[in-house]
Amino acid sequence: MLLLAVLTGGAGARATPQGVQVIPKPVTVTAGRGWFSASSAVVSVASATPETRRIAADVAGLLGGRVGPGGNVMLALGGPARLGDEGYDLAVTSRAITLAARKPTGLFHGVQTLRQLLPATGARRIPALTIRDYPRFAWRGAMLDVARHFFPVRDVKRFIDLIALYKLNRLHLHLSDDQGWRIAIRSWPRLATHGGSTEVGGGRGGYYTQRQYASIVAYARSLYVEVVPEIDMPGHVHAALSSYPKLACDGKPSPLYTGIDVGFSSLCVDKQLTYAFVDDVVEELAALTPGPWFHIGGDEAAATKPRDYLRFIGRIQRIVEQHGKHVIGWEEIGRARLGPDTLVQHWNLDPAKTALSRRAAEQGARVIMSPAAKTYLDMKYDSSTTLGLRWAGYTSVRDAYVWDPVRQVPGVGARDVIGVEAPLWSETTRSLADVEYLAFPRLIGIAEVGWSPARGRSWAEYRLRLAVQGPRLAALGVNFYRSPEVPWR
Ligand code: TNX
Repeated sequence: MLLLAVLTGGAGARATPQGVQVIPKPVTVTAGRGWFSASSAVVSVASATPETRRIAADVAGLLGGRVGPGGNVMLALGGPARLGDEGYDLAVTSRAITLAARKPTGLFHGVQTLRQLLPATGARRIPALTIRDYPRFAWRGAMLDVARHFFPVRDVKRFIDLIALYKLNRLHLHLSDDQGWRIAIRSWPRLATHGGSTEVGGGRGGYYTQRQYASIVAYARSLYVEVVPEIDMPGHVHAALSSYPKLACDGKPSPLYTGIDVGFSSLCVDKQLTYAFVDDVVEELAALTPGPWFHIGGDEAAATKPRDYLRFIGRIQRIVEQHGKHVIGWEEIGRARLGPDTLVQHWNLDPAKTALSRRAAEQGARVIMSPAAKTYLDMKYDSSTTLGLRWAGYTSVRDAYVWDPVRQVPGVGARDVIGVEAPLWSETTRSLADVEYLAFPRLIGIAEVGWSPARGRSWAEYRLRLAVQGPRLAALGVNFYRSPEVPWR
């Protein structure tokens, strides 16, 4: 028995009391004695600000108690430096709960843990324990491609609700591609009204007004998720060229595109108008985005000459920086000279392209790990999956969990990796139900890869904890894939 405990997670297994099945797995869990009964909860805040009061109200709602002075559930701002901006300390006894964090973000993450400590159904009680918890990586993201198929605001907000439960803190929105332009730009209105008017398969498409985009950003922030907008350039721009033919090198009008090929469109690197266009788009979108990043894409620019690509990326970086944002690009931008504070996103299977992430890291860029064979949520689970693509192979729930971000690319190690992100490309997903089916449960495993220490993680132990999420996902109405790899409850 002892041997088994050692084999399935060492110290973690011993310290994790029966019934504590939190994902992502906390850094340390120590079992106590007894249970705290949620119905007796009175929630108080030691450091009352509008923000901490809002979190206190959430906790009261979660426990079915109320907010008030002198309570038995205490929220406080403070704690050791080790907790960082996102960590928290949680102590539960049969009489009281204390949750402490250095920042409201940490309190919020602690509340997500509390949520999972309550049973999905039945008696509302929490086991006595202490938890110290903080993330391994600062960047823990999901990406939604709203360009291939459009998803309305309510779908995006629901997706944010779900990712925040697992302590993900970035939502990358892929806002433009060959098939659609999804954000209103006032100085170039046809991008949205024409370029947003269809999608893969010829459906109606759609776009976000600036007010709607701002509401997504604000909603995400209220759940401690930062939105990262992407305008993909210089390739993946057919919808923009169709909206404004003068942006194309040949200036010729072209109909919108509803297929799923890649690598056939390019902005015209020699036209002055191209840079005026990019400047306008970046200016408007940067003004709507409080987060510090702007993703310029840069992937699969097969229709742009290599020399032109380098020139283009150089100029675009300067434009983005002039608007006060840090550049993010897919790993192909590692070919170019990169400015400080640039992030590159690793994705390719091809070792020649992967080497570009190393080149970027050598220039001082940090790397977001999105290896396609592990994190691409649009890959099929197995040969029986009807949704999804399979160019990176099948990706089982186990595949999405069993990997280490600092061992993906030779020469890109712990100093270089800022975190992980799971992209969901939407060529085959036509509804939020489709998105949920591909994202869940694999995204939950990616969330743990991004948050929890590498030591003590094992598939054998994780799949049992994941099984417990089944009733929780079902209660939320999530259309998740009941993979046969998991002994679902
Ligand atoms: C590759 S990943 C792409 C996307 C596709 C995706 C489909 C990347 C940077 N580019 O354009 O949607 O594969 O899986």
